[in-house]
Amino acid sequence: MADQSKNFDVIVVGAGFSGLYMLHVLRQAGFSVRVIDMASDVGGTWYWNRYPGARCDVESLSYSYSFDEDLQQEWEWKERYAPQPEILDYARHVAERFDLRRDIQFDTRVTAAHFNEDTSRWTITTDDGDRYSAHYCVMATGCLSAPRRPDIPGAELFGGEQYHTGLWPHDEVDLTGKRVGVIGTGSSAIQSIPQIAKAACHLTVFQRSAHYSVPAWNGPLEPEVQNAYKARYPEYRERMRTSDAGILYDTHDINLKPAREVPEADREREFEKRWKKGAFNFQNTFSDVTKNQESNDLYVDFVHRKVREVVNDAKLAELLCATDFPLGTKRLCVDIDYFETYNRDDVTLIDLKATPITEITEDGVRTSAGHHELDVIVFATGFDAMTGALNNIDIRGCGGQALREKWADGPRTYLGLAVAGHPNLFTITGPGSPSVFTNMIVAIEQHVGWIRDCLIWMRDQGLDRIEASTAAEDEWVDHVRQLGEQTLYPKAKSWYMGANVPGKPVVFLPYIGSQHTYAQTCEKIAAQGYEGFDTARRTSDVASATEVDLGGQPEAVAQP
Ligand code: NA7
Repeated sequence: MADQSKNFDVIVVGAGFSGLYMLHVLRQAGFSVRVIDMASDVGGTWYWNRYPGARCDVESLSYSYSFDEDLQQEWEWKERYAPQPEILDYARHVAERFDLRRDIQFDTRVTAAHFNEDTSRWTITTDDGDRYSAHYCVMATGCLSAPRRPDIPGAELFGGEQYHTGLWPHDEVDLTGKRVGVIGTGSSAIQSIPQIAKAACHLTVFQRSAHYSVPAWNGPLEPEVQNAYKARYPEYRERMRTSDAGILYDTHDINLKPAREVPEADREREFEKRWKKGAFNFQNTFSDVTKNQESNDLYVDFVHRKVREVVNDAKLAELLCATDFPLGTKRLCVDIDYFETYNRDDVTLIDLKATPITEITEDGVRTSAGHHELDVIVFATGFDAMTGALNNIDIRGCGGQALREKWADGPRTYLGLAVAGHPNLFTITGPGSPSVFTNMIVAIEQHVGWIRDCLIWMRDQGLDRIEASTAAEDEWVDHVRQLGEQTLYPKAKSWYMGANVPGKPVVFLPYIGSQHTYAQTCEKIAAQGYEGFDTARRTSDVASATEVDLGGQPEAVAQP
């Protein structure tokens, strides 16, 4: 007998911003949906990344859903850049407001998803051994959701506390009076270091590469500013959707000139103006920051001067000046008092390029120059980005083909939305889509809308199966690669390139063309009857197999 409680039109993996919205729109469209998430609540990235100082680097009035006018008018943001607890409260509010939790299964990890060619359905297996059947499987697994810790000898010997910023405990972590070591100086470290320094009795930062960072100039969001913005939400949201990165910049601020062609005095004035606006405004001072090395060097020179102005110790300032990669080719960090923190007497910077970590001991970290006694180690060492969460699930398409094997030399997708040989599977903000180069919520809303429309179209056409063609996928993969190669991004050992994970293929992962161009491409493809996709009409045999008997033993589950 088919187990009715485990048969769905759609299984969505992940209850972050993409999974929540996917559930909402599919339910509205009359599909039966189950969302599965290993967390105990909604929020995705904002559920896990709760380290001190965690906050969004996109302004809160923009980093929010646009799909519901009452929601966007009624929710009150408190700060210019929302801290993690506020964003998590927002996700919870959305879940309650649209009654989403009743269709979400928490505390459950999806371990496998296998496609059955006879029934055109996916069998989804979870870590408690349950199996579900769904016509469509949507991976809403996030881009930065597989935290990684480097393999440092002796880590298991450490007698103190160890945390990863991306898996921060839900109970309060009390760092008061403790000697804390932070490994890493990317965005998570740069946000957490000033906060950890305030609590700890001593902070040691282990830096492999210095990163570029621009002040957030965060502050309370004044009611008049918020109200004025909300009054123009329809116009602003449209401008975000039709922009390059899903972010709203003042139109008069968009400078289309290449930095190297602007006279020095004008250039300096423009840099200073955007620096004072903070965050990504600075990266967009000129048009060619990630396209031309000479222009990039001018940005770098400006940022180095800012670091030297803030950091009192001249030698320390030089160590904090990023030099290993062009500005912007690793995500630009946005900080609150990061460089200022190094003026404290109780903060020490260790330059791992000069003195690498050799081991973790029972009571600290040893480098080639000596031992640092610690009570707490914080790994701010990043993620297996964009492909990690997908490859952690044993996804198998036609002929039992494992996605991990198909992607052994780098991910292959059509539009970052679909994978040849894996029918009826969709990836929200998957590799090959703009995702991390945009305001994620803009990218998510666009993908979710596209998938919903596609499933409705399939239902209306009486179609049963949709699959990216290999030719369309090959062409898209080439296109994504070529766009990446025209930039400075390949010069950095970044997570954009997969270069931060030893052994991971070094391939440009996101789509660097603009979000607007990308969305137009997706729309055109849909309007042309899903060009580049192969579809199959439901046969009577398949129609009778819309439900699958899920009894019996679960299949063997491959461990990630
Ligand atoms: P990132 O940006 O990947 O930063 C990770 C940091 O950890 C970075 O400074 C790395 O140095 C460092 N790292 C990684 N492995 C090691 C080892 N083995 N030894 C020393 N240092 C190491 O991750 P985040 O969590 O900060 O940010 C990820 C994204 O989340 C961010 O871009 C925002 O979009 C939000 P490296 O630079 O490789 O020399």
